[in-house]
Amino acid sequence: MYIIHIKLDSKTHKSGFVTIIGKPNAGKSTLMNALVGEKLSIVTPKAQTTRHRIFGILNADDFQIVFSDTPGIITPHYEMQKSMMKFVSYSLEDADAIICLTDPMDEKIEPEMVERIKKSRIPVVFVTNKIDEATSAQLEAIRQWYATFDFPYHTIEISALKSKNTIELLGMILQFMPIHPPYYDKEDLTDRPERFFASEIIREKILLNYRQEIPYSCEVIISGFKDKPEMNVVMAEIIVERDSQKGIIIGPKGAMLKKVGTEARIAMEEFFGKKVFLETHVRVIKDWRSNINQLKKFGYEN
Ligand SMILES: Nc1nc2c(ncn2[C@@H]2O[C@H](COP(=O)(O)OP(=O)(O)OP(=O)(O)O)[C@@H](O)[C@H]2O)c(=O)[nH]1
Ligand SMILES: [Mg+2]
Repeated sequence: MYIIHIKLDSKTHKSGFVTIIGKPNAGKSTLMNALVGEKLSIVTPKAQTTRHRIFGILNADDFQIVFSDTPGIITPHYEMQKSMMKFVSYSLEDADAIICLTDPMDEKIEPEMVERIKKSRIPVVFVTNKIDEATSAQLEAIRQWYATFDFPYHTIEISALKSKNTIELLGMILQFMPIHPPYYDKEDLTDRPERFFASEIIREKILLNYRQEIPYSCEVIISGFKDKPEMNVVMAEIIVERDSQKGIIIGPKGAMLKKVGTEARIAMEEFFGKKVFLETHVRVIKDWRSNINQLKKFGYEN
């Protein structure tokens, strides 16, 4: 469990929404997991791992912060990516504070996004991540970039992976939280049901086991989820866009699908804290990523 050492001056309860935005792979999901103290969002070395807005709720006696993990900011090329970017936009509309995360070894957000943050007038912390790996020259280049901004902002340099300076970041964020009763039950960790995490865990294993376009062509649908006292029984469908992709997912004599299934089951058992029976099938839905009706069914349209 996470131990919070920050004490608020007043006894009054604070609560607010904090969106975490940035380019793909900046470490947004790693940071949200570190702040909340649970592995809610899946993390992989591949860009565009996160496809949805996912709430991670940090509860303490006198505050509740609702973090939004969001998809990395990209120029969308197909309907699914357009939906992903809408999730980023919505998260900015209701935020009490913004964390804009940058990997100093990778791309910066576009000037239009900086302008959008400026115009929003929402308190913003520009966070430089991965200080455990970045060189001092790379860190300095990011500092100089921040120095060009002509609006009020805060900055901090952290390592989300090593939890370095994350408590300090939390302290900064707390200053911006309005006095407000909690939005969610104090026991809640997220807004998402268990089956969402089951599908995300399978997607994480797909991202880690297949190359190139394959993981991006997959969606995971949980067609059955039974929470029994002794185990969770999970039925999952892996949706691909083409027959050839179905063959790749299954692999020779079903070996690849078996490997993904086993890895996902073990991760689910850890997440749910009980035994899991997992059954997976692969189904083709032609070009689902470009089909708005299909995307709605998969939860990509609000
Ligand atoms: N060295 C180092 N690696 C990190 C740090 N934070 C995250 N990473 C790594 O960066 C990669 C991407 O992390 P994610 O948390 O998935 O990044 P993201 O911004 O959520 O990526 P998308 O969901 O694709 O937009 C993973 O391999 C992480 O382990 C850090 O502080 N230091
Ligand atoms: Mg992510």
